[in-house]
Amino acid sequence: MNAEEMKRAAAARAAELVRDGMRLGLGTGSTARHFVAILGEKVRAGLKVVCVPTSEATRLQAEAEGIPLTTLDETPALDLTVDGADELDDSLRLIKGGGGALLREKIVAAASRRMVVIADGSKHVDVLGRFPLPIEVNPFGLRATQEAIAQVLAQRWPSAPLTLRRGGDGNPFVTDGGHFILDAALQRIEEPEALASDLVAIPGVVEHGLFLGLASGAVIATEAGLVELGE
Ligand code: ABF
Repeated sequence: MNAEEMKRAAAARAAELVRDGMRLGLGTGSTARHFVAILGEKVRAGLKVVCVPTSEATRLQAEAEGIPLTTLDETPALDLTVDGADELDDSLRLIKGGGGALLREKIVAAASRRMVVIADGSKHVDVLGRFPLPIEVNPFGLRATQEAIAQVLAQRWPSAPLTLRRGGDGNPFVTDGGHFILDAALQRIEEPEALASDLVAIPGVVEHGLFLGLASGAVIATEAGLVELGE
């Protein structure tokens, strides 16, 4: 199987968890895209669900698939969210935000009774951190916020690069919420919980890509078959 086939296999397994009448969170990214496409087929075959998308990109795809959408204002509690990840460890701790949708992804995951991660085997790691950690910040006071983050990081990572994410046009990448993203290349995050609480204490930090205690299960597609973690 190539990477795309593995992503689709993980998405198809997660789609088996969907039941009639469920309220779903729809993730973002190339793996979640497969899930939305499979869900679209099921909806057209008669499945009844309502869904909250985690990004404008997913909203557009879901609309094109004919999937009924709602919002967290109308439907504040969801049954299941299925989303991709940039990294996950054996304890279902995640790094997300490579696609820039981490804020809505985290709000939707937190509103869900169950969150299942779908990924190919390359995302499954022993220790989080090889993937640069996305940190979403308010554009106001960017430089001051960046320096405050750098000081926090320097306590454990004396020379970790912290880079403002840019789009293809060279301008800062802007999230769906109108924020910027700083990517922190940390290589190994031995204590993600401690780092997460340090980051949220910094004014100007809107959210970070460590998803801790949010995922309840994962479907990981490998060459040897599907590996399932959690419930
Ligand atoms: C989103 O998409 C993320 O938070 C993560 O950054 C990314 C994973 O994308 P892909 O499935 O394309 O690798 O869910």
